[in-house]
Amino acid sequence: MATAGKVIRCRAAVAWAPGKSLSVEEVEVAPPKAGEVRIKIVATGICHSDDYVLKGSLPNVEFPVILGHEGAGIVESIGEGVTSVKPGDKVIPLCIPQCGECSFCRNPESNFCQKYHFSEPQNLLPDKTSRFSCKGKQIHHFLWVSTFAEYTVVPEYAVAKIDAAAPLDKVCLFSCGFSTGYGAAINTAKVKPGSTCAVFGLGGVGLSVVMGCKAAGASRIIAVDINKDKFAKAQQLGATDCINPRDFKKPIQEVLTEMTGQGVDFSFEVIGHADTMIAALASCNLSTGVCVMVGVTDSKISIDPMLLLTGRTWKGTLLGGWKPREGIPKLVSSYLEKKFESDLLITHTLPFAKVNEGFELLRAGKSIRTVLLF
Ligand code: PAD
Ligand code: ZN
Ligand code: ZN
Repeated sequence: MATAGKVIRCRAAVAWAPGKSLSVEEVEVAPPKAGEVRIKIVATGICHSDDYVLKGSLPNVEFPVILGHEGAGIVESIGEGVTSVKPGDKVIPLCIPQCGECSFCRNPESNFCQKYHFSEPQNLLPDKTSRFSCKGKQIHHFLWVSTFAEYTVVPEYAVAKIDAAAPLDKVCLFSCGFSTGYGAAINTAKVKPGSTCAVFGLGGVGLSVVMGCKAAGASRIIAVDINKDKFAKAQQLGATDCINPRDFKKPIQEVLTEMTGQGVDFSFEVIGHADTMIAALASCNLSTGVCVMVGVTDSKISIDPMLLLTGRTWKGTLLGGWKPREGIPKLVSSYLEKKFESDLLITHTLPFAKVNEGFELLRAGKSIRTVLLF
């Protein structure tokens, strides 16, 4: 492409400081160095985790930063030595890389690459420099993907090539929200046919858990949210019961235990609150229940160990347990075969310039997923 090897000037939403709105600015994006890929982002979703980071809650993230981690795009140019993608390929940038070499990448049971930002900060690319600048200042990367930019540069091992037929304005959700929720049910909980599930939180991720539970053959899926406006879509996607904890005097775990006899087989916390994490754990069968934590919080949790001593399993998940470079393209293929209706998660599509409006819709509980188009 004509831009290969050159600095590209384009739009990006810069988070200059925690707690402030994003500012749509002209930024410079340097060409990819060896082992890197420059991607033209076509569409990006807004995930609750972006809002969480914007508040300054995630350690390891440095401001000013370009957030966004739910994007899809087209390779514009590649650095020296890149072999797995070429200009023109449709790709999804991966917020969890897959280096293929670390002990977790070599373990079929794990999707936690040791190059993930808990182990190696991803504020800068692996060579410890940034490809972004704005008004003469260096801007940090986020999870190496920074999809709130028209062009972004990522390491080759944080990119998945997807089917050329994939609509980027729809499969951008596979970069985080859909894959996380669907995989939490299929891969992490391993929901069994005929089982009963409870899903706490019916945002884009929670509704994807509902879809995963349904696909796994759960016979009862109880959707829990304090916003009853989320119930219609939950039912459309497979929830058999919808309950609002505020409609009950007793704790929701007691309500769920009464509804099911012994508690649910699988419960999922997809909100990111300490109290609902404990409620989700206490809602599953005290002996054989499995509770999966999906929500992100910086609060600490104190629990009665007896909740676990009786036999419950408490698990966490990142990106739904998919080994991303292999798993995400397969999910995209399943989407093209119409195996699930992830498009129903998209309630709003906005031009990129309205990124802050997208965040407002999320905070007000009015959207499931907003997709921003460049
Ligand atoms: P969202 O804000 O769209 O949805 C959250 C839902 O929770 C909303 O429908 C709320 O009404 C509901 N809710 C809030 N408080 C309560 C409560 N007390 N009881 C019941 N329901 C409540 O968020 P999202 O779907 O984008 O993300 C959900 C969480 O998952 C969030 O914590 C995010 O950071 C996390 C996440 N984790 C991963 C991962 O890999 N583990 C990936 C992506 C997102
Ligand atoms: Zn996310
Ligand atoms: Zn690895």
